[in-house]
Amino acid sequence: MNKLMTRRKLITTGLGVAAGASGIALAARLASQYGLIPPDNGGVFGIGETLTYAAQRMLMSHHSLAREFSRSEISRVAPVNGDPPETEVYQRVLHSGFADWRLTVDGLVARPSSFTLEQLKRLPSRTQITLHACEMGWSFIAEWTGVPLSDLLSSVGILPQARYVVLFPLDAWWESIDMSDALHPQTLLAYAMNGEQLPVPHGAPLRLRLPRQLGYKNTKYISHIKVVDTVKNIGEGVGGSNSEGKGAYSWYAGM
Ligand SMILES: Nc1nc2c(c(=O)[nH]1)N[C@H]1C(S)=C(S)[C@@H](COP(=O)(O)O)O[C@H]1N2
Ligand SMILES: [Mo]
Repeated sequence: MNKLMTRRKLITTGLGVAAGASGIALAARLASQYGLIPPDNGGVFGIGETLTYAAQRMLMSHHSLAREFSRSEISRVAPVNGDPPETEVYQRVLHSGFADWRLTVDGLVARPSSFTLEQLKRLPSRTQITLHACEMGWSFIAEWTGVPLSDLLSSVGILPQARYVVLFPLDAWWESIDMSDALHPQTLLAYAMNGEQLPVPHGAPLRLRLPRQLGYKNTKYISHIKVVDTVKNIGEGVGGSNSEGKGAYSWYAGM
């Protein structure tokens, strides 16, 4: 039996049975051993989050694609959630027409780098028409063009210890995703929307498009990407600003 089958069998039978019959402690231990614990698991009380994430990761093919739509299905109205950063830094890069803006990529990479918008536009690009679904209940379909995050990461070289990619914006809305989502072909660093330069309210100059997760995971106004082996030392250690504190959203928001 190959390793994947062993892991799959563990999740479909072992983890469920362990959680039901032998107790959540055993399930938690197995999930941890197989790298299936999300950063916001909250110990044994978070077994629900752990089972959701573990089941998704094991039962779904890692590269299953989000649905793509045709041009005629693009929504006429695209709502906005989250105003542009009010910081001086953002005002400055905005007034420079983003000429002063840089994307810094560091952490567990072979060649820490900094990119201008023009340099990013010269990397391989992908255009896709997908659904953006906000956790608050609205959604829209749009066309996005950008650099697949996997291409950006291979251009800087990911070190073997890498487990998460952290996205830091020019406001406080930082988030992280695991390597499975980071290397997924539809995960884009988008700089264009519906054939135009990405509009400022939608996250210019660069935003994450992660069509397999809910709206809040799609970080706008990105300026820094960090590859890490753990998110424990960032903020409250739960993997994202939206998963911190009371009324927090779950770190994994697969759809
Ligand atoms: N930096 C940053 N990213 C963000 C937000 C934000 O306020 N700041 N809002 C999030 C939420 S909740 C959603 S639904 C989407 C909204 O994207 P849109 O404004 O392009 O519709 O961006 C997400 N990314
Ligand atoms: Mo959202």
